[in-house]
Amino acid sequence: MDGELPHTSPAFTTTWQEWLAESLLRGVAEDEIVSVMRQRGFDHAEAWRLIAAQQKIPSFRVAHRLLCEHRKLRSLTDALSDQWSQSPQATAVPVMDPPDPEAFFERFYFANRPVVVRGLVEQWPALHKWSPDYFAQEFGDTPIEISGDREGDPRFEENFLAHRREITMREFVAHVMADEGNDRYVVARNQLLQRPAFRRLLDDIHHLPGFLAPVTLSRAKLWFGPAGTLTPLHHDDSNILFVQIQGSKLVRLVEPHSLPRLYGEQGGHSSVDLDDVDLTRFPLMRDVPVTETTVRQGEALLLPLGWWHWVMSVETSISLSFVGGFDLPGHSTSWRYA
Ligand SMILES: O=C(O)CCC(=O)C(=O)O
Repeated sequence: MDGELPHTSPAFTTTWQEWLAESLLRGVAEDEIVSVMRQRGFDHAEAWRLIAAQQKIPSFRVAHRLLCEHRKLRSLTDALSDQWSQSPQATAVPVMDPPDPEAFFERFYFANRPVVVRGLVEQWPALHKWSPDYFAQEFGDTPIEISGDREGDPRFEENFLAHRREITMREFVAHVMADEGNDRYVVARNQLLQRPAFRRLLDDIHHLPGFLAPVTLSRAKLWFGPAGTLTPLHHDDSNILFVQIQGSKLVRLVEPHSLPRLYGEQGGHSSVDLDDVDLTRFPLMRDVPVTETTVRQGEALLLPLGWWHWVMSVETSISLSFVGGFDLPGHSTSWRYA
């Protein structure tokens, strides 16, 4: 704080003005504020006068209103999160078998609840055709983009651009067959199915009437890698239908109201390692309810809007994500959070 004068109150500098505004907005009791100001040389009556004056400043009043609204929203999300933790669905993701589009939308999509759907894609040739061997045989010499050298960089997701590598499909398949781990992975952002050489793979996936709009199939995003690939805790901006073509994946899910306790970074990633939560660094994670499910070959998982997810492949795995583009009369909602 600025210098003190023995007989009169110190100057009410910008530093003091900010300190006072911030203390009031943070809910510090007024008599505590007065006590601090008196210790720093302010006259008792002057301190009270400055507090009253601060509370009349229009911009302060607006900030106070917005903060109250924020606190109210925060306590609502905490209450909803607490309520969710008591639901049986908080410990196990329900399974729908056989697929029922009406129930899918009513009970899960619009209710913002995850569900595993069995039997939805059983007619897809991809289920029986696609494998590392098939990819090597059909596209062996074709260069592909992968996400590489991930294990040396804890922030490999945020640094995605720095991890783009080009190798042939044959080289990548050899790695998938020989190694486990997270070092090399073909991820959605590598856009493999958007490359002309791979478009014909889309003939092996068929329209899912009542679930996805036809155009959505052409926007399929591929994930292909060995056992042990890891996609850290993050959220997307749309509902996603995640389909397991080969192998299986362990998926951990956290409902959206836990957002204030997930230590999110810009772009939708969490700083928390969900495999080994450090409660000293991330104490708010203590009571966050985490749901776990395994998605197996031929199953589809609805990743609802705003749900955080962490995904690890249990064995060699090929999956597809369909982002938005559900078969609805209205639009597919997306979340603009940036
Ligand atoms: O399969 C994975 O590794 C991640 C899938 C995912 O995060 C997604 O589809 O949004």
